[in-house]
Amino acid sequence: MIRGDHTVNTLTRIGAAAGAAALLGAGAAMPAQAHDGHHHGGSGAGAGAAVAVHPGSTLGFAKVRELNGSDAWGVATVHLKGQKADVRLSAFGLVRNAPHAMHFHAGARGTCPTGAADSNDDGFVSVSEGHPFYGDIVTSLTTSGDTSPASGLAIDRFPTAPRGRITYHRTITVDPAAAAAIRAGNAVLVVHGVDKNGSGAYDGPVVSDLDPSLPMEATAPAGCGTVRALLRY
Ligand SMILES: [Cu+2]
Repeated sequence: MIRGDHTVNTLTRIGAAAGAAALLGAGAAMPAQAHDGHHHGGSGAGAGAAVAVHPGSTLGFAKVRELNGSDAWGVATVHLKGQKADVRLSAFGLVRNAPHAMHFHAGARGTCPTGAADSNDDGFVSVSEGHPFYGDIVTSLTTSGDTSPASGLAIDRFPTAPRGRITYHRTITVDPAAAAAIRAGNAVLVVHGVDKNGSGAYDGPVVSDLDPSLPMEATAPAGCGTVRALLRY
């Protein structure tokens, strides 16, 4: 069983590394996508502006489906106005009373991996194996405080899923790259932490791709869903 400081320390490190990568990756990728989505037929005035955020509003919706044999499922809405995002998630079938890091990832294909992404055949789709599909962390869906990629695994500020359920609602300010990704349908909601062997805790013989001192169960994705832009106005 993995609890307490080991989890916190490792997850914090993961968050820092992912955050740095996200900042580099998202900055390069997302403005181009926003440009594609919002400047068709433009006169060219302002086309080179660095500001990638469309002034309008977007209602995004995600169906969260299981990964790694978890029982996780859920639905999420993301109502984006400018850089303000009202995020709601109801998720079920998660590891009870265990911390679940949750993020918007972006900058890759905007999709979720399937079991076929387990390229090293260790029985898990790891964070690394999922990365080509959903990309880097752009927003950390914490319950309080910072929501940047730097909080990617600030595990004391993520839901702990009493009864395996998470009901999350928070209005946050997302950065321009995250806003652009949500508008472009490139953002992917990922909930981490699985109990593949059914022991009731994060354990098992397979070690995490992110830190060999942790079981894979502590960091592997449990659920994933693309945030689709249902409505723009
Ligand atoms: Cu994540």
